[in-house]
Order: sequence, then C-alpha cells, then structure tokens
Amino acid sequence: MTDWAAIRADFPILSREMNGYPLVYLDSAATSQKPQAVLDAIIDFYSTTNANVHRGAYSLADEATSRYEDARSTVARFIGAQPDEVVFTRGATSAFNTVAYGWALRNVTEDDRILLTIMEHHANIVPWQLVSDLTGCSIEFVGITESGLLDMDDFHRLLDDDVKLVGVSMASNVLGTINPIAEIAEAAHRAGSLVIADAAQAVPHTSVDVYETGADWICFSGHKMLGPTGIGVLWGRPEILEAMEPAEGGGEMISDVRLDGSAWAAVPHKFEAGTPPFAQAVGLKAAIDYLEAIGMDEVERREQELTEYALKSMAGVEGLTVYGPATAEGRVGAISFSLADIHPHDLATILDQRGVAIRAGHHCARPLARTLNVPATARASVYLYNQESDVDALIGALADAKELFSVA
Ligand code: 7TS
Repeated sequence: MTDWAAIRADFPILSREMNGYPLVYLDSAATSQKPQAVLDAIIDFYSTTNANVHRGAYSLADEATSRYEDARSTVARFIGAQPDEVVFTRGATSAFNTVAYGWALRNVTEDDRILLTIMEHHANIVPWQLVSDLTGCSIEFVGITESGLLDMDDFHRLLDDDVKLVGVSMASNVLGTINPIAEIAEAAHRAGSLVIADAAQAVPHTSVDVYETGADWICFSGHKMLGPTGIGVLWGRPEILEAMEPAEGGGEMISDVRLDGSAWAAVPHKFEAGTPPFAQAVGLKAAIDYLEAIGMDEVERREQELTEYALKSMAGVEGLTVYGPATAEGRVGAISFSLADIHPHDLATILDQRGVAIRAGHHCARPLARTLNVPATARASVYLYNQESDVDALIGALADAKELFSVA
C-alpha cells in the first residue's frame, strides 16, 4: 500500500500557503509540482557533474555525458523503447515541430490530407497548419460525441488513402478523454497513413508502451510528469527517424560540415542541435525513478480514485456542468467545468483567494472550446500528490463563489 500522505510530503511547494490559506494545487495538467528527489538530482548535477555533453576531452565531461545518456536509457525503458529511438526536445511542442519540419514538409503534398481531432491541443494543430501553408495539403478534424468521446464513426468516414498523417491525443487536456490509440493507429496504417500521438497527458498518468500504442511518433513533456521544464521527448520508430531530416541545424547534430554541405550525426543526435537540455534530462530521470518506485499502475489507480471522488463531489454542486466523460473510467484527471453563468476567469479568481489553484480559459484547445460552444471553461486537474481534502477545498470554494455571485 502506498503511503500517499508521505508522497505528498515529498513535494515542498505543497506545504506553502497562498493568500492566507493552505495551497491547494489543482493545475497539474498545465504543469506538475516536483518532489524533493528531482530538485536534489538537479542540484547534485550542477554541484558535481556539470560540463557540456558529447564534446569533452576530459573526465568531467565524460561523466556528464554518461548521466545524459543514462537519462535517455531510463526514458526509453519507461516507455518500452530503445535508447536511440528517444530524441530529447524542449518539450512536447518542439517534438511536434521536429516531425512537422523534419518529415511532413518533405513528405506531404497538396494532394494529401492530415487528419486531426477537434480535441487536440494547439501543439498538435498549429505545426500542421504551418505545413499546410507551405505544402498546400488540407487538414480535417474528427469530431466528438455528446459525451465527450472521440467520434469513431466520423474518424472512419474521414480516413481514406489521401490521408498521410493522423494526429491524435492519447488523453485530452480539456475533456480528460482517453482515446483508443491502438484502434486508430491500426486503421490509419491500413489506409497508408502514419500516426503521431500526443502523449503529454498520458505518459505522466498511465503506463505507456510505445509499441503497444501502434503510433509512429509519440510526443510528451517532462514538466508534466514531475520533471523540470525545458525537456520533452520525441519517440519515433527507428526506420522513420532514420529517414527523417533534421528540423534544426547547428552543433552536435553533424558528422561532418564542409563549405558546400554537411552530413548528419546518427539518430537520435541528428535531431538534437546545439547544447541539449542535459541537466533537465538528469532531472527527468529522477522523476521517472520516483514514478517507477511507486509504480505506474498504482499511480493510475490512485488518480482514478481521486478523479472519481472529484466527479462525484462536483455532481453534487447544483449548476455545475462537467465537460467530458462523467465517470473516472476511460478518462484522466483533467476535469473541465462551468458553474452556472459565472465566468471561468472570475471563478478562478475567487478560488485563488481561498488558496485553490485551477486553470481557466480555452486550455490551448480553441477549436474544442468552439465545438463545446463555450468561450472558456474552468479546469481542475489532479495528480498523485493530491488528496480528497483538496477536492473538498475546491467544492467549498465553489460554494463560496456561488454565494458571492448570488447563484441559487
Ligand atoms: N499536448 C497536450 C495534450 C497538452 O496538454 C500540452 C500542454 C501540450 C501538448 C504542450 O506541452 P508543452 O509542454 O510543449 O507546452 N498543456 C497545457 C495545459 O493544458 N495547460 O497548460 C499547458
């Protein structure tokens, strides 16, 4: 049995106060908090091992390089991949852009289509719009059902052999919906398309095996899974990474540079131009070690429990509407909602005055907000360090907001 109170105590920020109340952090879908073990790993790296990687002719640089590559191996093992299939990027966003510029620009034409879903984060929409501007390809969006699931009939209707790329989130940062990635990838491959999966809200919360997803590329960020900012991961099938061109040029990604052209370093280094985020990689490794010590199945079980508790508690608040699946099964713990006609930003401000941190806005998924016919929603999202009392604090603060705005 995991001691969740002890887990919570590992996160120093969670013991601070905010506006005279204990901080109740319910915005982990935006970024997670960091346990002491991750903070210590970063301080230790800078205190004992800091030197630039893959270029040193001295022992300290060799040690730094080993720790960077060790972090790559840890990430690879965590997602069921091989180390040379793991490209370190600045985050999920730059992972998508690496594929947009390194693959799509060179392989997609004006006769082709890219198929996305209406629940995508802007990171899995805008890079493809840039590709469309330059290649003339068209983009189409799979819709959602009344209950906030991906409309699979719509997906199958829109999928044909003109589609060269399917981009889909494994879990939505707004609705929390978990999408059937393996089924989507299988159908897409049968139609001759490749598949890029947005795992930014999946890898932190569930056990992900990249080969089981069936996708060709997977993108996620370190900062949403207890790791530092400034690091993310692009995983790709080896033969696809091999065939791709680099999206960025510079130091470290070459095997030779001549005045009339250059040759690339081996994968994954050809995608890691310049000084890579090596201290962040060490922090990400510590985050994965921390998650693995608990066990991802246990993390997932606990989050389901918290999500179920939150959904049930919220269902008892009159005037509250949840967007997305109504039960914890088949969803992650990002819960978007509105409360009567209180504007989500006003709601977030009132909650903040009681120490409760939630996000309000379109959550970088404007097409989805338009589909839901709302300008914005409030969003509470839980992670392994939250507890039932955080949800209770949210519910209490929502009651205060109703009183303040004279909602019956
Ligand atoms: N994909 C999904 C599903 C996300 O939720 C996010 C960030 C990204 C991609 C982009 O990740 P980044 O690390 O490159 O920025 N989502 C959010 C959010 O929901 N609130 O703030 C950031």
